Amino acid sequence: MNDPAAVADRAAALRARLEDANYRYHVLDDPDIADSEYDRLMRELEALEAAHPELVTPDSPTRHVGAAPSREFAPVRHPIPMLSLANAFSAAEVEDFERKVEERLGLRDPLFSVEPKFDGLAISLRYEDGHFVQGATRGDGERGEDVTANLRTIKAIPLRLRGRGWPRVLEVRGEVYMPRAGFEAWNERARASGGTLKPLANPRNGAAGSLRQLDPRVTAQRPLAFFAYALGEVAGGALPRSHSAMLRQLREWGLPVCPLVATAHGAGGCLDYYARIGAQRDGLPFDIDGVVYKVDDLAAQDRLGFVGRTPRWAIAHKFPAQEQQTRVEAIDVQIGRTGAATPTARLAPVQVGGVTVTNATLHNADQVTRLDVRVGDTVIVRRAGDVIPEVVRVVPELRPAHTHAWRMPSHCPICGSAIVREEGEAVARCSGELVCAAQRTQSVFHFATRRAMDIDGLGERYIEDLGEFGYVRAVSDLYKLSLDDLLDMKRRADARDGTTPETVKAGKVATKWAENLIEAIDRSRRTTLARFLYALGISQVGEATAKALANWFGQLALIRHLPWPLFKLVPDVGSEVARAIGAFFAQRGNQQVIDELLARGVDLGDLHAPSPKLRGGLDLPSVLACLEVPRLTAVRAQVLAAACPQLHDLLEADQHRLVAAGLPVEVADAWLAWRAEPAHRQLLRDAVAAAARLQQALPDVAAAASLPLDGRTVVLTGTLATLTRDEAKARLEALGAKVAGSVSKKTDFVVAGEAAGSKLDKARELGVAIWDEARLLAFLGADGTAPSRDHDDDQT
Ligand code: 9MJ
Repeated sequence: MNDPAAVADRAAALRARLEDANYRYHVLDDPDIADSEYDRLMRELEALEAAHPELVTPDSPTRHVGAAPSREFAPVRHPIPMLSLANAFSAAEVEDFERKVEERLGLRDPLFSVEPKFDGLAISLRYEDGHFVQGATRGDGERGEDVTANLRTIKAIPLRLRGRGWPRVLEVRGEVYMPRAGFEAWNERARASGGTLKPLANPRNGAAGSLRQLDPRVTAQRPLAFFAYALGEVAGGALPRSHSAMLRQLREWGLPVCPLVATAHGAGGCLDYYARIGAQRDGLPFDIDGVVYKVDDLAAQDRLGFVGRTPRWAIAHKFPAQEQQTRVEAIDVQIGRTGAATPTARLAPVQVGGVTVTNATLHNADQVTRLDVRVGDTVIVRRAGDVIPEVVRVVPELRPAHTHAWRMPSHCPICGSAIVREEGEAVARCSGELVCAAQRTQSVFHFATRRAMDIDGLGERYIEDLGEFGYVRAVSDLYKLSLDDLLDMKRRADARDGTTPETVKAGKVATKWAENLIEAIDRSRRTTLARFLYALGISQVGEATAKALANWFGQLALIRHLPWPLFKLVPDVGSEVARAIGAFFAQRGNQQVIDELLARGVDLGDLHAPSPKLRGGLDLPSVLACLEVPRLTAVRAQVLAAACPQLHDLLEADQHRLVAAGLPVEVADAWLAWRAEPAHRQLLRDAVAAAARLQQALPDVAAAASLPLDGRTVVLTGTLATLTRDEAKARLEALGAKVAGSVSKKTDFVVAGEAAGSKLDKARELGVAIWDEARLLAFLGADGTAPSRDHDDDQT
């Protein structure tokens, strides 16, 4: 695109599209494009702006990035002071507040705007002529600090207002907060970083700390969001006459307003709201510490006025605290189903957020060291959402004399195997794997749960017995259990427990139980890809992630061979989760268990082509960008890909060539340093190959007619040396073939591996073309030319 007018038009169109996408995502909570498409458009705009700096506008969506660091925050005087709210801790106090409002206004059951009370950092955003010009913290209410550069990195804060009709000056007040998911993901990353990143104590500290960073590039990395709930100075324009209408207006102008905001009549309505939001509190995507009631009529607010800086027209009704103080009675190690050894604090029972807490996770040995938690310490525990309670910090003043630092035990408390910690890993693991009952029992138990493979009647006790007597060492062994095995196991368990079943009736009961279980196991064979992935018990893969993987990739054969960076193509799968999935499939033992499960008849009935939405992430620049090479930003990945369009170039190009192509020297050097690692070279090869495989597997309406094996039926028989049957099937299907189970006249060709049997005979008998493995590989490698139907006569 060389025509300047066309370039400017394209930049404007991209800006409008991206602004709209931000609005739909952050304000309407109704995104209309995939993350990968958003990223692609953003990259295109970044590239356009890099090539044509004269086109950059100060409020372009690309400007939500960190500016250069500053030395300090300038003070900002708030033209209208930022208020603080009085608190109520009981229904009586809320009724008292309402009664006073009624008396002063001389009316009954006033209408209140009722809002969650967000647990973040209050800020003020100043818009002039619709442009975001300044943002400040609350400070002491009169004066705050200028954190404009940091606020500009928050995508939920519009850099310019939407629509029309805004006042010339509009100050919007609200809360910057860190969503729980972002907080959890950040801490997961920090814990895995082995000390480079510091975990955040809670989302509120996360939000406050992030905004107080002098380097906005650091803030830009933090997952922050914003809700508007009040106004400051307004000049040169009119606004609605009630608080609730004003919030609706802000929303139309592109400012996020919490969807839980509502209106209610009188103290009764307010208390109902309190109960309703309280019941939802644990499941909300952000932390709240109460609700706020505000007289809705703005004229009435004026009449009520203030006591000091606290308005008489509003009150915050607080929830029970989510942080409490208690004493550590012991520190134990729990072994999870992946062998992870998690230090756990046993606590003197304490009520946190309405629940009695007796255990809190300490996550890993580094965390215990960092917090320096010791037996006997008084600690702050926190319980938020459905997250496991955790120890936030020690209260050092209350440490008794003669305590000692905690150390990870050297041996597993369950099986006695050594606990080992791999270099660079945050997590220590029991090395017992299959001999460790904790790991085996829990992985089989998880596998059988209702939302996983749904094997009814397989309780934890039976799983332990099946393990103890050697019938089940891995989940795949469930599918080779016979009725006799189960009855045998039962007899041995009864003998062990001294409960010899003497009556015929007991025998019958046991038989019935065994028959039912065998039937349940058999029924569980027919499942779905999402359940199967969830059932495998991959660390960090819950149901939602398993479903997302299944939806986006469609096929186990693709998923089980993807290098980790490509898992990030799935929205909400970040680096840590992607690495965990990659690590699971990189384990030969896990692949073997999967092979066994498939061989023993587990049937993933719902396989389908990968989502076409993946397409945007499969081009070479995107693949390079997802490898997490230091300094290789999305824009630079484009330059690198343009300089090195082939894998060979990427692996071989020297600094001179990269710099000549426009890559800054330090970026070129960073690439060369990364590439020098053999493991990275392999990752690059794998990622490029996998992206190509995915690309081929995508359903492509236009290209479908021209797939090389379109309309061809292929049968696989015997064992191939280099491909599993699933892989061969997926790759043939990706080229358009239908892979059938039996040979007929309609079969176009048979691929025969080692020890091929009756299907090969049948093919010979019918005169169907036969390929050996070498021919298949040559074809898959070239994958361009379809075999001609007529000249397939080179039989083995
Ligand atoms: C919080 N923190 O969620 C106010 N707040 O309004 C809500 N704070 C507020 N409103 C006026 N929802 C002053 C403070």
